[in-house]
Amino acid sequence: MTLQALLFDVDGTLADTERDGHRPAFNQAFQDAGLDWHWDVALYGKLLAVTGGKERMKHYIDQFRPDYRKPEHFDELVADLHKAKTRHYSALAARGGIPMRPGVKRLLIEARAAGLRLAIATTTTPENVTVLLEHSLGPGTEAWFEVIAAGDIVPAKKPAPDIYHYALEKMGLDPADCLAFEDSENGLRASLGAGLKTLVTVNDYTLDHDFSGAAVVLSDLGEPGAPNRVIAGPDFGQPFVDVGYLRTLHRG
Ligand code: XBP
Ligand code: MG
Repeated sequence: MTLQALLFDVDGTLADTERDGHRPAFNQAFQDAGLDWHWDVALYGKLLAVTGGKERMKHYIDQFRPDYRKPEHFDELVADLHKAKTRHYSALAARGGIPMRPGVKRLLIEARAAGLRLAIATTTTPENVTVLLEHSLGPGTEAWFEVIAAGDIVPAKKPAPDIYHYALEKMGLDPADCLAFEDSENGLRASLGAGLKTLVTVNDYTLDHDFSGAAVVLSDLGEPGAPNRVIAGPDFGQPFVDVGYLRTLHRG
């Protein structure tokens, strides 16, 4: 059991993408299509219970819009809206409008230098990941990740463990030799379901989630000049997460 690889969620973990990224992109797509659907910040928090943009739109209609009469080809409408939403999200990310969370870039650079293998396991659409990495992490950084497991590549999205199983299988790794990084309860259920020790960094939408089973819950990864906070789990007295911290956490 030696730490060999780090597997990262994207939305909420690498960057705060939901409130000011995905949410306005959905709203823009609804407006373009002449629909009276609008997701404010609070409603979007409730809708995040369902992962996947297409799944989230269907959940909204089923749970919050009993007045809406679904057209015959509702699945096609949802697929078209989702394509438009992806275009809006990509345009926003391409403007560099979605910064990485504290400590993310520093830790990734250090992990690469230490020879740790990197992967991504996310429910979001692959284009969203590519554009976010290119414009917020830096040009060419997509190549830092050996596997980018994303979106509909597996039929069952998080909280199902399938996307993590997929990434582990592609890399030929035993989950015992890896650490996962997540920000939400659905994400944590997925990583734990795949047998991965998981470090959680919370955000405004996930602060009150149930993170039982996490190896540690932190405010963020922290930076040398901007210490993080331990919310639950062991406190190694270290103000930010580095590779030494990860090795200790993984052994524990
Ligand atoms: C991410 C999601 C995604 C994004 C939207 O969850 O729930 O649905 O909100 O992505 P996680 P798409 O961080 O657990 O992977 O619209 O591209 O599906
Ligand atoms: Mg997430």
